[in-house]
Amino acid sequence: MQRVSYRTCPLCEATCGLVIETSGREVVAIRGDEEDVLSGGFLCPKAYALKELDQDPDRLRTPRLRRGTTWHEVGWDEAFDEIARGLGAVMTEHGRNAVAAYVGNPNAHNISGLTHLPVFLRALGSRSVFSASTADQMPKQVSAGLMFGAPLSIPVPDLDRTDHLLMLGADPLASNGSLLTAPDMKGRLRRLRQRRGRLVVIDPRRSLTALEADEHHFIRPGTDAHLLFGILHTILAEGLAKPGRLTEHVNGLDRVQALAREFSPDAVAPVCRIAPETIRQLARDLARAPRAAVYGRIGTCTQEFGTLASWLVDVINTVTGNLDRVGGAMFAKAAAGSRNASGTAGRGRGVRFGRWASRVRGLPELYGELPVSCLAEEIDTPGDGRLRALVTIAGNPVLSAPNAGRLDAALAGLEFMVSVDIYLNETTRHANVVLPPPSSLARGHYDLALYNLAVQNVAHYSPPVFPLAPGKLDEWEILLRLAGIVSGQGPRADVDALDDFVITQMIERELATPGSRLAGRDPAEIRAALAARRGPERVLDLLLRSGPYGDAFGSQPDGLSLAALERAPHGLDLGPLEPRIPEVLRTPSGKIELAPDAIVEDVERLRRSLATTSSDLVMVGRRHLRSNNSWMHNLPVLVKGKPTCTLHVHPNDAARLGLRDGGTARIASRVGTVEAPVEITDAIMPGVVSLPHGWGHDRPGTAMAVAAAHPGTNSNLLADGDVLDPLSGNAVFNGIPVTVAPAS
Ligand SMILES: Nc1nc2c(c(=O)[nH]1)N[C@H]1C(S)=C(S)[C@@H](COP(=O)(O)OP(=O)(O)OC[C@H]3O[C@@H](n4cnc5c(=O)[nH]c(N)nc54)[C@H](O)[C@@H]3O)O[C@H]1N2
Ligand SMILES: Nc1nc2c(c(=O)[nH]1)N[C@H]1C(S)=C(S)[C@@H](COP(=O)(O)OP(=O)(O)OC[C@H]3O[C@@H](n4cnc5c(=O)[nH]c(N)nc54)[C@H](O)[C@@H]3O)O[C@H]1N2
Ligand code: SF4
Ligand SMILES: [Mo]
Repeated sequence: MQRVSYRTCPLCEATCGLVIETSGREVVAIRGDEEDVLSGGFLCPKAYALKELDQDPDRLRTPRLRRGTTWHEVGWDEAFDEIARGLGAVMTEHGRNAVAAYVGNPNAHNISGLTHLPVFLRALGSRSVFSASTADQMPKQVSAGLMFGAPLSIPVPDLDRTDHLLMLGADPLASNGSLLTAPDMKGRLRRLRQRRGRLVVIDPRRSLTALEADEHHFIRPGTDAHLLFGILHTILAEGLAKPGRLTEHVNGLDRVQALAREFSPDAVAPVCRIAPETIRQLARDLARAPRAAVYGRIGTCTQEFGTLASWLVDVINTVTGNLDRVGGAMFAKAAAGSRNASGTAGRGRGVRFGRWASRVRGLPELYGELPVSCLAEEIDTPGDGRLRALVTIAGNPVLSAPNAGRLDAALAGLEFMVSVDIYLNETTRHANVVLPPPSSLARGHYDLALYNLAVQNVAHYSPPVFPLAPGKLDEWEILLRLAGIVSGQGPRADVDALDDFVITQMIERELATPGSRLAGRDPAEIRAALAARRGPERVLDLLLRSGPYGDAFGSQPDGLSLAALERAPHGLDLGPLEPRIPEVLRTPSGKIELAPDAIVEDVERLRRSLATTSSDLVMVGRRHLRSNNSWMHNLPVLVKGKPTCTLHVHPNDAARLGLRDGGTARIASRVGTVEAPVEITDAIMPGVVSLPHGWGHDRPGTAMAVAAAHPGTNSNLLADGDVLDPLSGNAVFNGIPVTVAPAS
């Protein structure tokens, strides 16, 4: 029987609405949902890959247990028994901190990852938690936390209403946007230009997005903080600052003024390789536009000055008066689970870092985790407190983390490893047990994280397209069984009882939160109102109903609930972004902290770097529309055609280095050497080469036949885990010094 389902795509941050036609258990067709409240019919080629992903014969369907180098398909009980033995032994002998967890990117697109993964992590009670965040956006979360009081209080450019967008280190025409949920970036940027707005792109590559821009400037990798300070300096020096209504909500403007003094366009130009006059013009154009926004993304984060660059983006948005104004950089108001929309409005506890430190390098904890750059050394450095076991949940750090070679070897030396994952890949091949969640089409979907970053306030729940097949465990059930094991309840813990405990605790926490819309209510009444649901859906219903648009369990009868979302298969439009300062703030002062101490102290490091202008060849990454980090290379529709894992080299560099187009280059950094095919292009700045990440599917012991036939090169064998952005502990992938020569 043919059926039609409406479904938010879980693959990237754009959250496109899809129409999925099915016949029995088969996907027949996938197209964009023209009625979707946010995407209006847009989709990208990856959406079609959902069908291949669902049907991929290599996608694991049953638990796997490894004995030596042989994998055995086993039942769930046997798998959990083995885990209870393995993790139990490590915890008994070495304590909880000897068990690490690594949380990968797909958790941000999976409701279980946001509702039930935290339950597992709390039950584990280990300080050794790592995630892809410290290879990605941690610098922005640190700067946002310090400035605005919550890690997801990240302003997004008000794309549909701005007159001027200065974009650094992002290529949304390839990535479809990041920390910026806005499907159809191309359409939105074209409309910006049609209404005479201006798009300015700063990128060491002439990216797809740069090709759409009015203006593009190459920048020496890793120097965005220099450029942004040069822009800020000009704005202040030329009297272009006009914070307006924000003035009374800001602390530290004078400190910022003092800091900017040294970073004149003339001082920063030799470092970032953008002419002083150009920097002045960038500043004037931005400051004079009626409504403008600065937006920086991964290129500005995964570099040595990531937190400073992330901070300066919002400092400039503030001093130009564009923060929190229509057409500027605004805060979304998510319908569920947002820290900046719960509790007391306008004030909070702020954020605190460094509650513990990593054993080997003493790197500070951030938001409960440690930098992924130090995962390998925490495993392979002998001594007390060494990591002995690891649980990965939707992560592939052997391809995505820096110094990947060392990590790969370290994982082989663990006493025990568990992976919750859908593939036997470069990372999970080291596991003793792999627990596969079902196809993403067999679970409900709601973007708890990404709606904090959307250009329009929306709420969209998609029910499962397919029912969960008998004998399968949903991802949240797997996570609760693991929580049962690490909390001492053994391998057969009662999932429903644990889930009841989870919701009871959440209700109690909500009722105890000052400013809660449920204050004074009877917990039993709330529990009863949620009783028909379980798992993530029950948590979501609680979050929606107690959230800023919620029905507050009856006191706002026309407010949101999961039932209301179920009646709206194309999503609900909750309106355009609206100014939220001061209500959005959760700093102890109730102000925007424009000059937090930790950041001010780090400016000294930036100042020192003004004296060093290197001419080393450096490497950056890039993204391709038909790829997604490391894990979609087993889908034929995405890997067919010309290989995309090539080294981009400027013609001048190619001539100097003796490289020819289509030849093979040998690329060496301090930590590794790899080979990759050369693609000569003047779309890259001289002195810079680019190699994408997520490739390197040539490791033995994996089971991804299509990927193995299109292996590509693991660029993270070159990334140096010793080089970090110190404030955020974030990995540095941009500006890696390399030498390149023809492979003999
Ligand atoms: N197709 C596709 N889409 C994806 C992904 C994918 O792998 N493929 N991954 C998803 C994920 S996890 C994320 S986090 C997002 C990321 O989304 P984006 O941030 O848009 O990522 P990229 O497309 O890599 O664009 C980064 C740009 O920064 C440039 N750059 C490198 N170094 C520097 C620098 O020092 N300064 C400046 N100014 N620019 C620099 C690069 O040349 C590149 O063009 O994409 C998501 N979407
Ligand atoms: N050099 C360089 N390195 C980078 C980057 C870069 O730009 N350059 N970008 C960084 C960024 S932005 C990110 S986000 C990280 C990503 O780093 P990771 O999150 O470690 O890597 P992914 O490639 O996203 O791997 C996702 C894993 O989840 C599994 N998976 C997919 N769907 C599901 C699911 O529904 N459930 C479960 N349990 N598992 C699932 C896949 O099989 C795969 O093993 O990489 C970082 N690494
Ligand atoms: S842009 Fe992202 S969300 Fe939209 S269809 Fe493509 S992968 Fe899915
Ligand atoms: Mo990412």
